[in-house]
Amino acid sequence: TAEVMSHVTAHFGKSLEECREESGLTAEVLEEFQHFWSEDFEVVHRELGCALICMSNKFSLMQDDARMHHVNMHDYVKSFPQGDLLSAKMVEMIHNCEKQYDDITDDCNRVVKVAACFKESCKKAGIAPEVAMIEAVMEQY
Ligand code: BOM
Repeated sequence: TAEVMSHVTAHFGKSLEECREESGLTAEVLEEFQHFWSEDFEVVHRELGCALICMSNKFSLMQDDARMHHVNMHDYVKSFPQGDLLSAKMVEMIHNCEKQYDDITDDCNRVVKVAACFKESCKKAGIAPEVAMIEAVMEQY
């Protein structure tokens, strides 16, 4: 659900600042992670892919090949309020996107394509959160 996704995003997004330097993702491109979900934000920058790899590694959500760690992602999502409503669906949606872009060899470029696909899938499924929903739960993390 969008409510659960807002919690996951609020928590995951806290790691962005730790990853800015090594990823090269500037505040001009993405000032705050919750804007990832904004209609106006285009998920296209290679630096965002690099940042997502760095952020995911803070929570052991990726394997060494920069693909999702299925078990850890499932457990991570499940750890949020009503997370069990989203955990299996989210793993499936991300994996479906990974399969579509498996031929891209550059990890940062591939991950940003997977992330854009994931955002679109969430919108279609009606589980993309509003930025305001994320801001409302930010202080809990
Ligand atoms: O093969 C790459 C797998 C990782 C993709 C991560 C997609 C996440 C897109 C960014 C949106 C984040 C929202 C919530 C946290 C997800 C971990």
